[in-house]
Order: sequence, then structure tokens, then C-alpha cells
Amino acid sequence: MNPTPEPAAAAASAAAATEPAPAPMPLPPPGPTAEEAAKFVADSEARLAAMNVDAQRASWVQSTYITDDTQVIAAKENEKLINAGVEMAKEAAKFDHLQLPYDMRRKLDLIKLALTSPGPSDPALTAEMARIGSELEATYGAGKYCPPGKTGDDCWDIGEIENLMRSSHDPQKLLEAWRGWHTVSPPMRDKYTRFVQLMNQGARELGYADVGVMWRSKYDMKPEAFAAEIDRLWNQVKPLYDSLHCYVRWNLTKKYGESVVPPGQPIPAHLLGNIWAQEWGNIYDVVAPPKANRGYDLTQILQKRKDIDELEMVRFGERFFMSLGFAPLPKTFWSRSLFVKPRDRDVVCHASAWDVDDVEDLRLKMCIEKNADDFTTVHHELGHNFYQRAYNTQPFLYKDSANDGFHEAVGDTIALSVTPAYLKTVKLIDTEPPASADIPLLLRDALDKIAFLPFGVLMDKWRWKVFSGEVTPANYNAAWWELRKQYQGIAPAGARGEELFDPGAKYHIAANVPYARYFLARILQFQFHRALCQIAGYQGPLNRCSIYGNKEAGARLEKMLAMGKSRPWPEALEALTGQKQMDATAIVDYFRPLLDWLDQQNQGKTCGW
Ligand code: X8Z
Ligand code: ZN
Repeated sequence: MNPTPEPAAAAASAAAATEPAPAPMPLPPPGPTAEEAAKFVADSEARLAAMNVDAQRASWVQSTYITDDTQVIAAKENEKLINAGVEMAKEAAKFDHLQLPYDMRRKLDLIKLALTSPGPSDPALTAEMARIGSELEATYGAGKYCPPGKTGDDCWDIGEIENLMRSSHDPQKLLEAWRGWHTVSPPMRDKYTRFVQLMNQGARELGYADVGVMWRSKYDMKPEAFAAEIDRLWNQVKPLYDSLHCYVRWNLTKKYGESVVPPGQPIPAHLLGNIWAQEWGNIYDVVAPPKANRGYDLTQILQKRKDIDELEMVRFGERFFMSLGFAPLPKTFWSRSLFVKPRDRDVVCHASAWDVDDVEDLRLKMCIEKNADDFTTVHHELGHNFYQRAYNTQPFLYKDSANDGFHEAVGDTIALSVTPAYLKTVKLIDTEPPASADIPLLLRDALDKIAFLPFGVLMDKWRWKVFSGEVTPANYNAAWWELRKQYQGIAPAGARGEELFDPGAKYHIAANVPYARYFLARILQFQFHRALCQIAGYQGPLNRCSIYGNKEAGARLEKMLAMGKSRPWPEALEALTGQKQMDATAIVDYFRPLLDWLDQQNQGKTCGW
């Protein structure tokens, strides 16, 4: 970054013109040396590794036992980590001018970019930021909606809200649940505003224009190039989304009437089977053609099978990974994880996978329900855990995925192999549905996978604008709904004023987890799936390919996972797929038959919004 000034050399050559040059003296280098850089990297890596374990333990207890005390304890550990992270990032920048061996340079860059919420150098401000961060997540985790006249156990938590959104087709009830959940976030609004100010101050001290630029700098490319990459990929898949939107809206209008779902207008956000309208698979029965038969309904199967409990759902996931050649999860996974919502306390139910000691203390935290969504989510989370274990012999700074989209994509890739043939093999269904079920099956998949894409883009589009100041606290909500309309073609029922804070009703905003990763993962998982199916020698439609039991595919996957973050992500991608670019043609290929079908269905209908 900084050009190396060489004043001493210039002075010496000027002197040579007039008198004989004296014997050159060995000059000390102008800044810190390569040896100092090596020592700094080694010390920092060891220090970060130690602090990280403490912070993870505190955070685990906070998330599985929300009280004022656990919030304070977690905030303090996080504060220590942020202070150290900021100090190290500044120190690391002092070596920018040096030519260094690959690993040292990469690790210094990783140290500079490690933080998600950089704090200001004033310790009081970082303490404030860490406290707010902890409170925001706890507010979300403990969030409940109490219908009029109800208290205590009669109030609805996120699980109950999600269940209602999943199963009810009563627009009034859906709207009440939708509005109810969105009462959880207005108290976050001012705190979030302050949180953004403090993070931005921290990011600026580290040399970034704002924290959004810092987030976008984590992808082995320039931040502008990353933003362009998101747009490129989105434009590749947008036609799929537009077709699905058109088809779904037409069917919702048929179901609820033009006064509820007006043609040519955005779809009301409460009618899509999911509180955030991010995945629509739960309204499959509402929008599927009357005679379509996909052969089975996994939610119904799981609920009927009394021998399958929540833990057994996790065992299905573990067995899948084992069939690929991965070692079983450690015993402590089963004793330390949280699998079901405890009755006696508040926990952060939003699913996550942990690696507390960065070696083998793997854990799952999830309030599992017996339904198809959670069957998929279990695989998603185990993907994180198996990734964590695969890279556990890497040095600490490389104990991460190639980029964060990779971490989110692995378990989903496995879940793509949960095909009818697989379900038959593991005795969840008796007979495989015939080829004629493909369109219904693909439609069910698309309602989750394709519907998610614009949501995956807009979450961080909103935050990037908030961080840059383009969106101010005075128009947080308006900007949110503008993006929801622009990308997703959905709209709230009724006005949503600025006294509300609808973005905060989504976990990743409250908990400050970047979201572009999930969009990348939707693209990558189909690329991984296509490659693994090819490695497995599979020929046939991609939606019928399962790599279950295929050791060759497993070994190839493991090879990429074991690289951790040691190389730039295009190399990891190449190791698995032979491609160096993220490529949306895989998801398009997968859904091709459905696309043709949707286009037929949409003929003569009003599309767009
Ligand atoms: O947050 C998650 C996982 C944990 S990393 C459950 N997901 C995103 C979401 O729920 O919004 C998985 C899909 C997208
Ligand atoms: Zn995840």
C-alpha cells in the first residue's frame, strides 16, 4: 500500500556527482521488518485463538440462557475480542509496505479484515457498541407477540409465529401474526442507529469509508468488484424469479381474491408462508396445480413417524455425511448441543453451528421442529460443523471457509441430495415418485430456492446503504420496503411508518450477521451439487441426483473443506468444481424443466409489479 521511500539512496547518488562516494553503510529498513512481521503474525494468531474460545463460551451461554447477566458477560468477552482485533488490524497495516511470503501476507490481510463490527479506539465507545450488539440479539431472541388480553405462555414466540405462517391460510390470522412479530423490533431502532454510528467510526479508523466497504472487502477482490459480482449473479437468475413470482401471484389471487392480491401489484408479504417472505415452500399446496402430485410431503411423514424425534433428524444428517466418508460427530456434540426449545427459559432459537474450541467441540443450537424446513436446516447446520472439523488442523487464521458463502453452501449442497431415491433408501418413503412428479417436485424446491434469491440480495443492499449514509435513520423503514418491492415484488399490508423498524424483525439485522453469504450460497450449492454429481458419475436430471454413499464425491468435497481459508476462494472453488468463477448456470440448469413449464403457465398473464 505505502510506497517505500528511499531518501538515503537518493542522497548518496547526489553526493557521488561531486566527490568519491564513501563506502555504503548498511541502512536500517524504513519500517518494521519481515522478521517483525513474522513475530507479529505468530503472536496475534495465538492471542486471537485463545480469546476466541473465551468469547465463544460466553456467547454460547448467552444464546442458550438469555438473562441480563449472560448478556453482560458475553458483551464483555466480545468487547475484549473487538479491542484486540482493532489493535491488531492497525498494527498489521504497518507491514503493508513489505514484500512478504504468501502465508504471512495473507494472514496480515485476514487480521486487518477479521472483524464484523469494528469498534472505535476509545474503549468506552467499543464497550458501548459491544453492549448494544448483545442487547439487540437478546431482544430478538426473547422477542414475543402477545395477542390482546394474553400474557405469559399465551404469547407467541418466533417458533409459534413461524408455525402459524407455515400452516394457516386465513389471511386475517396471517396478518395478525405478521404484524405481531413486527412489534418485536421497534425498540431496536434507536439502538441500531447508534450501533451503526459506532461501527462506522471503527471502520473509518481502520481506513475503510464505512463498515459496508469493510464487509465487501472480504472476498479476495476489491469491494467494488464484489458489489458488481453480486449484481452479475443476480441478473443471471432474475428471469427465474420473475417467472416464479408471476406464477405464484396469479395463484394467490385465485385463492384470496383480487382485493387481497391485486394483479400487477407486489404480493402482500404475509401470504407467502414465511414471516420474512424469504422462502415460499410452505405455500406449495396453495399454488400447485390441482392435479399435480409430487408423491410425498416430508413434513407429514416426519410428523406421522413417532419413532423419529428431533434428535433423530440430526442423526439422519450425520449419517449422510458419514456415508460420504466423514467421521461421526464427536460424543460431546450430542451432550453439549441444544436441539429443542427449553421450556423454562429464553434462548436464541435461530439455528447456528458452533466450534467452541476450534478443534472438535462442535455443537448445534437449534429449536428443532418436526417439519421439512427443519430437516433441511439440520443438514445446513451440520454442513457448518463438518466444514469446521475438516479445517481444524489449519492455523487459526485459516480456520474458516474459503469465503463466507462457502460455509453457508455446504450443508445445503448435501440437502440437495435429499432426493426421492435417497428418501427411499433411508426408508422415509416406500416408493419413488415417477418422472411425472418432477415438475411438482421442482416447483416445491423453487419456492424455497428461487424465491430466496432477491431476499438474499436485498438484506445487505439495505445495510450497505445504511452504512454509507445513503439511507438515514429517518428513512430506514421506507428504504427497506422500497428494496423489498424492487427486488422481491412484495409489499406490506398497510402503511409501515418510520416509528417501526421492520428490518430488525429479521435475525441477521438484529444480530449483525452479514447476509450476502446466503445469496452466494444459493448460487454455489448448485455449482457444488452439479460438480459432485459429475464426480459421482451421475447422468440424468440434477434434481434426481443424490451423492448419498458416494465416497469419491465425499473425498473431493472433504479436500476443498480441508483447505479452509488458506487460499483465495477461486482456488477452493476450482478444487471442487474445476471452475474459478461463481456461476449461476448450475441453478438455472437444475430448474430448466420447471422454467419452461412456468413460462407456459404464465402465458397471457400479467407479470411484474
Ligand atoms: O441463518 C440461516 C441459518 C444459520 S447460518 C439457519 N439461514 C438464513 C436465514 O435463515 O435467513 C439459512 C438460510 C438463510
Ligand atoms: Zn448457516
